[in-house]
Amino acid sequence: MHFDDTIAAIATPLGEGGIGIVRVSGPAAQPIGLKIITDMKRKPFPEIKERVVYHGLVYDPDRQKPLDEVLFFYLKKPKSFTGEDTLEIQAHGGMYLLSKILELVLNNGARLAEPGEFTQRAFLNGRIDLVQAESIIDLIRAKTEKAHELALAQLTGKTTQTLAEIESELYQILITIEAALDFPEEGIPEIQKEQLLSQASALHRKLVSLLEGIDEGRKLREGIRLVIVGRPNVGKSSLLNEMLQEERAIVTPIPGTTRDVIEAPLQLRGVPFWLIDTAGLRETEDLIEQMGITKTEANIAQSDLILLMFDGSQPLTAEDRQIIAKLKDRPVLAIINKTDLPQVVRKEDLPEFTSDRIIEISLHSKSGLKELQERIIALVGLGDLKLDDRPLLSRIRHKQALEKAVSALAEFISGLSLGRSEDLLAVDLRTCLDALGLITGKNVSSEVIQGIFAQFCIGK
Ligand SMILES: Nc1nc2c(ncn2[C@@H]2O[C@H](COP(=O)(O)OP(=O)(O)OP(=O)(O)O)[C@@H](O)[C@H]2O)c(=O)[nH]1
Ligand SMILES: [Mg+2]
Repeated sequence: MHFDDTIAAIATPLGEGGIGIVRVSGPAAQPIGLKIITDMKRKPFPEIKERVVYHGLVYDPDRQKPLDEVLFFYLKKPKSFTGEDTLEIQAHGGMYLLSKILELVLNNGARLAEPGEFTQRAFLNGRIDLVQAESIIDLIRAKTEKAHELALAQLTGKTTQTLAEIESELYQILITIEAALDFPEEGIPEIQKEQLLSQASALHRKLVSLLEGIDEGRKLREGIRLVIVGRPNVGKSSLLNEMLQEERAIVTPIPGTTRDVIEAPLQLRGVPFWLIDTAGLRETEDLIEQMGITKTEANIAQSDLILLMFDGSQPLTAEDRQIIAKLKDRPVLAIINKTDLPQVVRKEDLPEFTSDRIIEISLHSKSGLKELQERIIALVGLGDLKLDDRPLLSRIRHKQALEKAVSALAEFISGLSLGRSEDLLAVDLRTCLDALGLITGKNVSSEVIQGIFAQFCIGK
């Protein structure tokens, strides 16, 4: 794709910094540089060579005075991030200064870039695919080691390469099928059919394994949701505070203390988590508490693991039983708290939970807390996750498209073994390829593209 216009933006965060960068991409990049930057003697540069770092003055020709002393370089298309001519000006990092330089750039032939527009151009110019573009936002936003690893693995193209290989094999199969279409009386010879079947089945396995990895990818990107649930006063907020190592939630002996949902980020072994403290579940006339309970239920529905707490110093109540029943189909780790007090409830009283899913702790005497953390990591299955050895996708958008691709390929495989006609087989293959194109961006609507890039910051 070719763009006639030139875009520009400040690429560094607003605020003071050692340096700040104004980035320009498009055909006017070099002419703008020649117009607004002089050498240190205020003489125009005769030319700006690509890939050379220059030292000069950004000079306002109208006002006849320099704005700043800068370093800058020019990259010639297609060897730049956007695939276009690019000028990067490294000035001092002051807001007034940078906005003045940007204004000068805009007055000399560029327009202000939309959020994510540099990356969008990189995508539209075929420098990166959509998975890589999306991973750039993830890389910028990553707050933990594993989230960072995932984003980087996607950016450096592991997933892109795997998808491209799958696509190219699918195209080969499609070509064979379409060739057979030209000679309908002969059909596909038996030997070739066997070959195609095994090839397609191998591709199907690859797609299924990508699909299976998506949930892990999503968790690493967004954080694993741990929701603390239980009847009032069992120690939910105390657990939140302990895990965060700060007095985040109010703790009192009064049942019904927590009304609203409290959500806080947490990192365990480099994996991002969200820890969510909720209002104790019970029948209540109190309107505020009822609303809190409704919110608790919404959070239960979106949880990856529920930490279901009991007060070990009090007999189990009907409320406890109701909560257990309500959560019977959800992933739960049962926690019997307050073992520092004389114990009334023991693991045996809660036979609903297998031994790996129940644990005794005391938040007052701080016992069992290390084991609790180990259990959580084991149950969410992410402790030893190695990202570098396999491709991963991580978005709902990817999941929907992959599901479509997998089912179309399964159709193709069964059609081929049943001897269905070649034109129907070709349709299944195309459906599969189209669905993969939704992920890589080959076959995606401009609304989807705009939606993705609108999440970026300006200057990226
Ligand atoms: N003895 C003892 N008391 C505890 C322990 N953990 C919490 N508590 C006490 O239990 C009471 C309730 O604790 P919270 O953390 O507010 O309980 P909660 O489940 O958040 O209660 P609600 O917000 O009302 O649903 C407080 O007085 C805590 O100090 C523990 O391990 N041992
Ligand atoms: Mg509470």
